[in-house]
Amino acid sequence: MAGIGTLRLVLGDQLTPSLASLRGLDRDCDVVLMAEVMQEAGYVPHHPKKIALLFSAMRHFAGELAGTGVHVDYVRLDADGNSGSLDGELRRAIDRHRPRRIELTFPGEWRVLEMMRAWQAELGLPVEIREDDRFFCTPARFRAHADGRRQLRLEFFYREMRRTHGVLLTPDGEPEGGQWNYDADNRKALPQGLSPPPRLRFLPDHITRDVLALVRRRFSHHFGDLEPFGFAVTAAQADAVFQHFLRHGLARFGDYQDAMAEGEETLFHAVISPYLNCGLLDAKAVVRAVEAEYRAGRAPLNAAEGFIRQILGWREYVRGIYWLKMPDYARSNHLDSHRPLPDFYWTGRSGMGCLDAVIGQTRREAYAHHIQRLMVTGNFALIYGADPAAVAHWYLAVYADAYEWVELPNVHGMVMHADGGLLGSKPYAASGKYIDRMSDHCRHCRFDVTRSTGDGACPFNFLYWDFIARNRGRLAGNPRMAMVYKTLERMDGEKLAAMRAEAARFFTAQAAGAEPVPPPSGPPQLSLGLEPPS
Ligand code: FAD
Ligand code: DLZ
Repeated sequence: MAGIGTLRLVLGDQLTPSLASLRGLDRDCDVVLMAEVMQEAGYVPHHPKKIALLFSAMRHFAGELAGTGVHVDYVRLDADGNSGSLDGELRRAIDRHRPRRIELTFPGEWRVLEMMRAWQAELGLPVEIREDDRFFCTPARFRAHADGRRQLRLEFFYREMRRTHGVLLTPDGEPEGGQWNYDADNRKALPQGLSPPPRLRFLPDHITRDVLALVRRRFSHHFGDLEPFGFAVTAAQADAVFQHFLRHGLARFGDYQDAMAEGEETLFHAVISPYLNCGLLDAKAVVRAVEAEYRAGRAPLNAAEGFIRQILGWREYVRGIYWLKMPDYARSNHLDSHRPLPDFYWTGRSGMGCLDAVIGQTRREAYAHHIQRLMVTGNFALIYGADPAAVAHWYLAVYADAYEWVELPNVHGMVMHADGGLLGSKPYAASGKYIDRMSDHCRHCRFDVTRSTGDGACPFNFLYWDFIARNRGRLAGNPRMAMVYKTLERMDGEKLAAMRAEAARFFTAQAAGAEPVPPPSGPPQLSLGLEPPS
């Protein structure tokens, strides 16, 4: 019996009708393969909301493709004979359909690319890996950008992207407003009385309800609350989330981009990364739409530029670094940090108001905005000296938008300085003072942000100075750290010794699995209703 023409694989983060591997599809003789597999759902303990989002979005996408007459071979997680891996499912599909060739789209992980290359070598039929042109910059283009540069910096790459793609430029090719970057205007705390827009959520339909039942059955031991579930699961819903942001969030995005506030989980952020990263939203269309809002006078330049920089700049830059430096990047550990990640990352019981708020929110929503990830959970892991691989494992597991190409450079480069300054020029280490300035967490915390030693001292304070002192040899020569090291030189020796002793006690208590510091007298800790890790 004759086989089919082309077998076209679509992965869970490739849910885009114009995907490279779907181009040229012949409805009469091609088959699209999609598979829910345990290996992808379990190689880190993904948040149940992320698994539900992906499985439901995959099922909706498959249904939409099939509705246009495409033959979709969809393998559900609990289907008879499901081998549990993408490799196994591709090989089973080849047995079922006996295709003449295979079409793939470049994946989002080194691990999966290696698998695809093995298929090219082993399957005995033509296997093409097509460029993923949903991004602005190809890995080859990024390599050309990096070649010959002593240092990589977001700013130069971002300007190149603006010029190449003609974004926010005057007719003369100059940056709109005369500056490339308005970051200095984007550091306000949330003022009293300003209410961010509510988040747009969706009621689960019958497809999502089936998936929720499956995820409840198979993944309830993973960190994270499955319900209430309100994520978008179709391109139309994801677009509604983005339109909601354009209408209610964008104008203030710039001003309050770095703010944090107790009980305010999304502020003026777009909450679109889960959809951009799985293909329900198109990054190029998003950038064009935000530029149009600026040109129509509905969004100020600092907001539009700040937002576009995140997508055309950071998102592309971290992907470029990932493909430039993998697989070694995942093993980088420039600061020689080896402490296990404290258990409270999984329980939310650190006793520190900011950490427990962000971890509690992460558990409920599988979402935290950038400054929460960078300056609370990230900053703490950095100054505590956690093992970068353990930190990366946590971030990959707990967020709905996490895929290694974007998560790893943010963790190893931006947060942990494990790449020695390849991605960013200095570590984002900060004491409690920064968190106090940008949020109201300290007002709700039982630790005292003004204290660095003794009863009730904020751990961010003594851990910060311990971090600075213990990394003197590696960081003091960095011009961007000069001020900090000048302050350290001038610091009273006894004060520094007391803070370092406090840090040493903290490390010992953590290693013993105890609460970080003896709880100061004060009101009892709020219960977050969190359970210990499984
Ligand atoms: P907004 O603040 O509204 O920004 C708009 C978009 O810009 C985002 O949707 C995202 O696509 C992009 N963006 C913003 N900052 C970054 C960045 N640093 N890197 C890449 N894209 C960016 N983002 C992910 O998409 N997946 C991850 O796994 C991820 N892990 C992170 C881990 C750490 C330690 C840190 C510090 C940041 C991480 N980020 C990650 C970046 C950023 O925190 C999220 O993209 C953002 O919080 C998503 O929320 P939003 O859609 O509301 O973003
Ligand atoms: C994240 C994820 C999950 C949870 N499950 C699946 C799956 O069952 N099938 C699938 O094709 N993709 C899944 N994904 C996304 C993949 O992990 C992702 O494609 C790779 O990590 C490459 O980015």
